[in-house]
Amino acid sequence: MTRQRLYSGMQPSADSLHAGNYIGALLQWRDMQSTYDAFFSVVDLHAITVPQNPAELREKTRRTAAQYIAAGIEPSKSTLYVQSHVRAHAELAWILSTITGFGEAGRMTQFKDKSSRYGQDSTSVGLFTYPVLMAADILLYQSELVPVGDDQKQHVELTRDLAERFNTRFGTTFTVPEPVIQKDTARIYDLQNPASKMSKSAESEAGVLWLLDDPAKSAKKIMRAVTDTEGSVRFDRGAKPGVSNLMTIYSALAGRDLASIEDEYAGRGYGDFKKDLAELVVAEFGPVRERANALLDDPAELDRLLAVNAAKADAVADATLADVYDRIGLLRRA
Ligand code: ATP
Ligand code: LTN
Repeated sequence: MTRQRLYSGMQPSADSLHAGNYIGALLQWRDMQSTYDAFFSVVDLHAITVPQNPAELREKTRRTAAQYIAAGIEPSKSTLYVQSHVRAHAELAWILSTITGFGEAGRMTQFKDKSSRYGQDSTSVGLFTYPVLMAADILLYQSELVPVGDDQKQHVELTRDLAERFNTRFGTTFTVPEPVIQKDTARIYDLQNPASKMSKSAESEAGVLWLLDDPAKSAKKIMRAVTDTEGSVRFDRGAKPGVSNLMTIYSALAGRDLASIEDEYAGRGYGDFKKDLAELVVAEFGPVRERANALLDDPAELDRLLAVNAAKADAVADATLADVYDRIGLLRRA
């Protein structure tokens, strides 16, 4: 039986990924790669929709790819590649932009949020068409499933609309993908400000657990995480967001349910709980960090792995793009 095709990606927008990326995305991807025919990209073309320093972008792209592999995405099992290595992404994005309504793109809430944050003069047209490029990523590979966070659901809905519109106008060409929305329990919040999600672009780093941080630093961040005055390890997202967030991290890394964690720490203070969580995090992130650093010590080998996978991606993407060019009436080059 052929495996279903799955697609997802992350932007190379920081030197290190964080606990949210790891628990909310990479762990799921790792588990899914055996069941599905998975494609995972480092979406550098998406990253340049906001200004990037060229040397840093190159470095972040390698680092993001290294962390995918270090977290268990196997480049021999999954097609793990850099988006810009496959030319077809930019080409299909152009074509899809010609069937996307201006108003339709303008309704994307992420664009509205980001553009109001940056101001009109610093908002690029690329940021506006970001979701169209994302649709191209997904549709090039005839992807059936797209695991993403809740904030990306609207972009996958747009992708579905564009696929259906194209198929109706030009004949069935694209698979219409389904979003696989990350479970609420996989959402990690900032340790200092548990009302907002842990983010690469947080104002302060004090509440962000970086995958590549020095373990002692991560442990310290956990010991200093915001809790409450009740003193009991109990899950209640509304009343106890800080403790609940720490419990979510504990649960994801230890593979234990929340009730058993509550039982274990009943009658004990936050100190014990935080100490154990810090140990768990250090034990989990330590080896990931070592593997990532080893990969980064040999950039030529990492680049070779990425090139092999880009060639695999190219083959699939080129076939889709050739079909698209024919269907819309672009004259074939003799
Ligand atoms: P930024 O905050 O700079 O926009 P990010 O940290 O949110 O970046 P993305 O590149 O947007 O990271 O997301 C990559 C993947 O990680 C997505 O699948 C997203 O759902 C997941 N992810 C990001 N932050 C969290 C979080 N706090 N908890 C769980 N999953 C997360
Ligand atoms: N926009 C996504 C990253 C992304 C993506 C994709 C996810 C780009 N292309 C294709 C799934 C499928 C984000 O910011 N998390």
